[in-house]
Amino acid sequence: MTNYQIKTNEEYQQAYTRSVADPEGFWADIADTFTWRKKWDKVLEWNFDEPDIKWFQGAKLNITENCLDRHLKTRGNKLALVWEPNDPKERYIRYTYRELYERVCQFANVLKKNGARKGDRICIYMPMIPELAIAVLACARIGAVHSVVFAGFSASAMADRINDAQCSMVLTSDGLNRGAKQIPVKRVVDEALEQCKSVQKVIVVERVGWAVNMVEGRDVWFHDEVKEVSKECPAEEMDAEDMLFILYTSGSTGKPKGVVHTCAGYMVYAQYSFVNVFQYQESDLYWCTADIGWITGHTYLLYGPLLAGATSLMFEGVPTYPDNGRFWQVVDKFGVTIFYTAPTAIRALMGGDIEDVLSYSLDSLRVLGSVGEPINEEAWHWYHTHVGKNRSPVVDTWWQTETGGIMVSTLAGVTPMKPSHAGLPLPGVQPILVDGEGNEIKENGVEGYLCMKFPWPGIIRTTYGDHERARLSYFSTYKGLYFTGDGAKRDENGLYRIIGRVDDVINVSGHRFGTAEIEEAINHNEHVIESAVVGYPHDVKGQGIYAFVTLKDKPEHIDWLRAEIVETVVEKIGKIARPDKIQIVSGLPKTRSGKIMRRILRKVAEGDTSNLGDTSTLLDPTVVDEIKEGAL
Ligand code: 6R9
Repeated sequence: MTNYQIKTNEEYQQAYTRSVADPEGFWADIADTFTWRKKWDKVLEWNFDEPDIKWFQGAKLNITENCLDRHLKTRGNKLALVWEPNDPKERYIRYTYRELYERVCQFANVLKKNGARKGDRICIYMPMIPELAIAVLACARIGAVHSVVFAGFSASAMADRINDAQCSMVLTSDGLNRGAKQIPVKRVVDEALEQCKSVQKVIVVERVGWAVNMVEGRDVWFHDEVKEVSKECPAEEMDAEDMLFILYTSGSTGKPKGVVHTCAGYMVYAQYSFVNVFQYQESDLYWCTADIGWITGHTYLLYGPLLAGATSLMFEGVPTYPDNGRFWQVVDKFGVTIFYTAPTAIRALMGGDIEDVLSYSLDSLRVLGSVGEPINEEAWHWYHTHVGKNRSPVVDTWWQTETGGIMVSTLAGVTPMKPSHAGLPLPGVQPILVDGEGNEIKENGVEGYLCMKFPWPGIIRTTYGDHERARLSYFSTYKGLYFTGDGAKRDENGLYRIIGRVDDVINVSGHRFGTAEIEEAINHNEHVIESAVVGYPHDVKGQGIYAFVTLKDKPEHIDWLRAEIVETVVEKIGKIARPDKIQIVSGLPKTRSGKIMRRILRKVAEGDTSNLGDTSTLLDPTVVDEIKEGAL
């Protein structure tokens, strides 16, 4: 099955060369190894101007037949999913491929019993419990489009996402455990649904055993429903380009956008990238620490590993509970061989006692991965030395919600690895750097805006309900190119180092937020006139959120007001978007045409006010001095 796994640098060169010279032949050979109800008529048709991108047109399939059914003969008794609870004293749960297949079929039957049909959008707002993984696959089984909303988002953020996709159903749980905290998830759903007309059914999974409010005719318990359904559920036949899922992510404008991925291309790219980047082997025990609420959880906790027939570990908790050794205790307990996490987690653990790492056996580890934001050299070396014992390669994987899978990364132990560098593009990926005018920068050793000049199977197809938005966001900045929003540098050997976002997106602990989105939330506070949000370097989070705010009235208690503004953001978006610093100012630095000069605010937030550059075009240059003096 994995005959396309690249094992040497020469094989990488060959695969890469072929993928550029003959992309259709290249991807057709890989796609041939999957299970199709009907094969494609045409491998690729594309046009970046519209954009209109179709992979494997005419093919019929169901991704869950590739994740589950096709493994039953050879891997029926192999573990598919291992679930480690938040509390280390609670027993873990494991499912073989046969058991997972049955659970998914049962859940799919529960969905059908409650009226779900092919093409319906279903919102999943669930903590990291096995039913979350099962629910996602159950949607795919019946051809419903899943829209997973991270269970840390607020009721208001969930409602926006439900309304945008017009979801007919919500799958959730009574509550959740996260470290020492418990959160009443169902109550958040109830609050969100006050604003959502489209939702007819809510299916609730029991996790914490709390009494919850059940709305007659709308809400049902999963454990009641599942009693009456069969363990077999034939998979719905899907077209290659039918929607598989929507996942909301932030861009530089206010409203999050629903990134749409389709069935066939996403599937092929998920497995291909998983097998090659991590150099997956049949006996591996693979652990991706991401939440399924983010793209990393979709592609590399769930779909990629299951497509490959791997054993995937899912963790309910956090790296610091009950102590800083939790990740390593879990690695030791299960003999994890491939470990994939985020720089923010590494930086959080780096600050702790090294004994937290050294007291566990990490001998089983073979490959380490990083994702979500640039990994600084200090964190890279700590990870490589203390976790990898200078033996396991670290793959720094660069990609995005919109790319579906990993785009630029070292293939573990196969292609060149360099600290803080993602490395070379995967076969099939054609990155280019352009200058501000969109001219290609051909030489190495330079920086530019990172774009793609050719489609890969996992590329975003549209933004849900608003195709023009997809065109404007990704395909209009530079003609004929997909623009990533990131700046990058290519070294002398062609290895890429990602510098970070060049648009108004900030990356907090690997989570993306548009500055406009946070500003909009802050402006909801009744005392606020306007606000400007910028990112600044933060030791653990990568970037922190710094807000400059102007007020309608002079408050008596500044700290109290700050707390209130933070509350407003928590209510509108969620705790993860909480501003770290709020500076009250009498005015924002604006140009004569009314544009906020963020460049100046960024400098102030970074603590570098020595050279603010040209401020002569400002309407009122005196506000700058005030802002400088009041910097936090
Ligand atoms: C997978 C994921 C995408 C943005 C992306 C970039 C940043 C992700 C990175 C990285 C440097 C890496 N990013 N991986 N930056 N090195 N290895 O994180 O998707 O949540 O959509 O974020 O994250 O800025 O544009 P998503």
